[in-house]
Formats: sequence, C-alpha cells, structure tokens
Amino acid sequence: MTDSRRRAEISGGGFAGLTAASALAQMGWSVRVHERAAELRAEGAGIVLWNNSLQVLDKIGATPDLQARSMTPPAYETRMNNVIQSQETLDGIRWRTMTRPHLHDTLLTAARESGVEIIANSEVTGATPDGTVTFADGSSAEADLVIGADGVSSAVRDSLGIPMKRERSRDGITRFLVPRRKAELQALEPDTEWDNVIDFWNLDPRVLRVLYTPANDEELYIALMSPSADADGSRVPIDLELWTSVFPQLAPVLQDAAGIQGRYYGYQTTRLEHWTDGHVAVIGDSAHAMCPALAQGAGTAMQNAWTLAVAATAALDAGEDLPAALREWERLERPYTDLAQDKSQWYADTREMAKGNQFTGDSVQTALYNPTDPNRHEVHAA
Ligand code: FAD
Ligand code: 5PR
Repeated sequence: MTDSRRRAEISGGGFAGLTAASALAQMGWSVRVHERAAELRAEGAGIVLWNNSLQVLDKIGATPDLQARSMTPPAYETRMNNVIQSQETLDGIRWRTMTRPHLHDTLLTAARESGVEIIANSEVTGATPDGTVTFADGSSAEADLVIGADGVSSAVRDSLGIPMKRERSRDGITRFLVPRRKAELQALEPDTEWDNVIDFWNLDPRVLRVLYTPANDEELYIALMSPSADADGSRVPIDLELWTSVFPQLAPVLQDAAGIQGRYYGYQTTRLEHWTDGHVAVIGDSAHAMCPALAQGAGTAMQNAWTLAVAATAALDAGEDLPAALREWERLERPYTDLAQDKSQWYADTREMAKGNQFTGDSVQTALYNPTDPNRHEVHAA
C-alpha cells in the first residue's frame, strides 16, 4: 500500500526535531525522524521553558505529561556576593523548570502517540533543495519537506553550503543534576527560600557564578560558570575546594556535583545567511545556536518547529509553492529568534544579568511570544 500523505524527513531527534515531528504528524503528514545516536535520550541537566514553547507543548498535547515532573519556582532571585539584588516573581509570565531528560521523554511520547516513525542509528549526511535526504549507509529518501534539526554541527545545513558566522564568548558553563538536599541547605542558610531559582554571582575578585534551579521536588539543576581562560574555574570534574570556598552555602550540592565527570561548554552563537533552501528548512541549534542567558535555545527551537509545521501545511493546503512559503515563514518568524540571540549574546558578553531585575522590556519579549496565535503578526503590525 502506498502512502499518499505528505512526507517529511527530519534529521535529529532533539527538542527541535521531535517538536516538528509531532506537529506535522498531527497535521496529517507522514513523518520520519532520523537520530544518529543509538538511543533517543537527552544529554545535559536542567532547562527552563517560557510561554513561547509552553504554548507549543499545549498544542501538541504534551502539557499534562510535562507538568507531572516540572515546577514553577516562587521567584527568580539574583545575588551578588551573596547579597540579594532582586527577587522577581514574574507575575503574568508563564515559565517552568524541569530536567532535560524529562522534557525529551515528554516530546518522545508525544511524537510516538502522533504516529511519528523514529529511527535510531540513522545518520543523515545531507539534503538537496529538491527534497532528497541522504544517509550514511548510502541510501536516500524523497520528501515534500526536509528539516535539519541536527544541532550545532548540522550535516543538513553544511551540505547545503549556507554561509554561517560563528562567534564564541569568553564564558562557559558546566551543568549538573543533583539531589535537592533542601533540608541541608536550609540548615546552612535558614532565611533562604530554597525553592527559588537563585543566580549566585561573584565578579570581583574572580568571575565565578552558580545558577541554582530546582527542577522538581527531587532534582536540582546547577550550572557553574567561569571564563574559559580560568583553568581551575572551568576544570572538570569541578575543583570542589575552589567552588565551596566561594559558595559555602551550596557545599552539599557542590559535593554531589564533584562526583560527576561533567563537561565544560563554551558559549557560542551561530547565524546563517538563510534558514531555508528549496524544500529544506533548518531549525534549532542547526539554524540559530545561542548563548544560554535568556534560556531560549530550546524554546526558540520549539517555537520555530511549530510555526514551520503550520506554514508548510497551510501552503500545501492552498496549493502554493512550498519553497516560497518557507522563505515567507523565515521572513515572518526569524526576527523573534534574532532578538533572542542578540540579547542572549549581549548578556553573555556584558554579564549584565548580575544586576538582577532583568525580566522587563526586550529581555522578556521572546518569553512572552505566542507562536500558536494565528493573529500574532497582525497584532504586531497594528
Ligand atoms: P540538539 O539538542 O543538539 O539535538 C540535535 C539532535 O540531532 C541530537 O539528538 C543529535 O544526536 C542528532 N544529530 C546530530 N547530527 C545528526 C545527523 N547527522 N543525523 C541524524 N541525527 C543527528 N535552552 C532553553 O530553551 N532553556 C535553557 O534553560 C537552556 N539552557 C542551556 C544551557 C546550556 C549550558 C547550553 C549550552 C544550552 C542551553 N539551552 C537552553 C539551549 C538548548 O540546549 C539547545 O538550544 C537545544 O538543545 C537545541 O535543540 P536542537 O533539537 O536544535 O538540537
Ligand atoms: N538561564 C539558564 C541557564 O541554564 C543558563 C543561563 C541562564 C536556564 C546557563 O546554563 O545565563 O548562562 C545563563
């Protein structure tokens, strides 16, 4: 039996690829996701999602699953030298913290329930504008739409030869998931609200920062930032003596982190000349890797996955030219991602987040965006 449905082939089973896959499958497409790794799972520790991606999770039906093991902390607190600069309650801003494995499991379940075919050990080597995708085993496939959601080293992007600029920032981070140990932390600092996100900054005499993010009742995400030029600060496994001397109130959780190998990631931003070529589009880190300051790398990936699925489906329903529709999608949607990239890089370069009171103006525009509102562009134009 031949399948007369529209076909999408997606390279990469990360947050971008799985979101696009669920959306397209729910819009009637036949979808295959190719994941190079042997297993579908998320690397890394914790993650924060905002309204822009939470709206997409609502649409693909993944919210109940996500809610079950995630939280919204009472406030986002910023400290300098352990002195509180701000405690922002983020009223009116939808946000949630969780572990990366939990978000990935949630998206995987949604994709499977939507009828997506997910193929592990399937490495994509490239794509061509006519909608052909090629694989490491020498085979190839044809699709109406090919999506490169294969991360910062994207094979789909590189095979198309899209001009790209890469900028590296001076800071980087090592991330861990550790047990909450709330009672022990409370014993060390009884006046602290240990359910808050707490961004502990130290700039003088040495740049060292711990971003403390509760992910659920049992798990804590901690991110340890230092300049890449600081050999001891960026060492893995972490230099426990150094970190506990600067952050003694975090000793119990730093001790857990010291028992994990860890990996130091330098911040980078990549910008492409264009995100689409013929029947191929790139989304997520493949198209727009960004510094983590605004916590929007995955958020914008999921936002663009959704809007791409809507735009491609609408174009084919109307009998329009898909390549032209993809260019129009990029023209309308890209400014929101460009803004998130620019702002995240500015924060990374200036370390202005250390001042606190950051959730205003440009800095929350991406977080507040609703990519599922069909009238969103009219609202902005008006
Ligand atoms: P990836 O997650 O990289 O997924 C790509 C997938 O494609 C992988 O599974 C890979 O194995 C697969 N693949 C690669 N090549 C091939 C190939 N040739 N063929 C087949 N499969 C392939 N974002 C947030 O929104 N909130 C946060 O709080 C946040 N914190 C962050 C903290 C740090 C320190 C960093 C570095 C990033 C953070 N991000 C955050 C950003 C976020 O992690 C990324 O933007 C997001 O993971 C990108 O998703 P993706 O699906 O595009 O790419
Ligand atoms: N927010 C989050 C995060 O993980 C990081 C930053 C901000 C959720 C670092 O990993 O500012 O670097 C940041």
